Amino acid sequence: MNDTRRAVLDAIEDGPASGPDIADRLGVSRTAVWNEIEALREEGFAIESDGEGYELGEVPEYGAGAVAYHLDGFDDLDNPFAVEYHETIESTNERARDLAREGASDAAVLADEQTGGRGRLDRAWDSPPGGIWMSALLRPDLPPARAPLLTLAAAVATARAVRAHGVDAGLKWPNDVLVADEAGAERSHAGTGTERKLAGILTEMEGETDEVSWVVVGIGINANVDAGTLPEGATSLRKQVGDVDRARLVADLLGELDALRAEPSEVLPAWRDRSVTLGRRVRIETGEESIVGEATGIEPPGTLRVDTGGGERRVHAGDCEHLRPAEEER
Ligand code: BT5
Repeated sequence: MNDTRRAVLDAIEDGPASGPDIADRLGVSRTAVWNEIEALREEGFAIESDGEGYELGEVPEYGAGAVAYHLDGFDDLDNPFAVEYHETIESTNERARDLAREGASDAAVLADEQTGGRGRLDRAWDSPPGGIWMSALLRPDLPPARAPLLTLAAAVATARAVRAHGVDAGLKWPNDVLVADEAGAERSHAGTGTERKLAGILTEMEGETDEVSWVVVGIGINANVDAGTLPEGATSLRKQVGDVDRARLVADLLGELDALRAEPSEVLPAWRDRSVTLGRRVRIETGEESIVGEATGIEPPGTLRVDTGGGERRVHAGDCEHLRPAEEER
């Protein structure tokens, strides 16, 4: 949302304001004010106009305008991401990559539905209408080797955002946001219970040896969708707490992500706090080998330390499975 549109929205939020007054206050023409009012209406904002002026009614439920409106609520944030919304798209990561190639930065692509959502290693990611399928395009001042930190930052941001909507989520290395199964919650605490996947992250990037050119952080959250239609082992916010205000949640998520990218040193401590992997028996498939042991720690830029009993391994990437004692020997 451009600055003038935002200022017009602010002006009509708390009661009627006349076109000429707004124009004077913002130092723009009356036509410019009228154009912005029309653009806001097109974005779904209900704006009444009578003798006293314009007044904001209903805010659109979801979409670029709704997210920008709620992002305003974040202190000190000056609209950190330009939000683009699609009702349906193949993959928000693909679209964000296209934007990157066009030279854009600090953009967020959002869709109600993806027809070709992707997980890691070209796995499919189910993305029915009602979810939060979002990709943020960043140009961080980082060497590529440190980019994995952004996956962890996205996981922390997701956990914080869903917590604000009533769901207590844990982080599984490297890219999952999980919720303890209700029936298994107690066992889970003991490290042996069931957890279901609420959200996943797919980070892609391009860069030279010493500098990242762009990073696309794709975040998929099963929000207002029926868990039964998702792959086995998945859960949704609808299942956990009922439907949520997605626009508010996306704004929370982008706000948290923006704060964490500004303070990279906070990412690992925050991730550790919410980790459900540390302290657990794990099996990690790296593609070349299978490493089994206890996850003992995480270090920059997101490397997992695993005590195999025969020595400590540092694992940079892979698929991680939390083991129950009976499964260890499999
Ligand atoms: C991930 O991969 O978890 C990364 C998911 C990233 C999705 C976002 S949505 C916005 C952006 N645009 C995209 O196209 N992608 C990103 P991975 O760890 O590889 O997990 C993939 C596996 O999770 C699949 O093989 C399924 O088993 C399972 N899965 C698929 N859809 C799921 C869903 N909606 N919820 C939970 N699990 C799912």
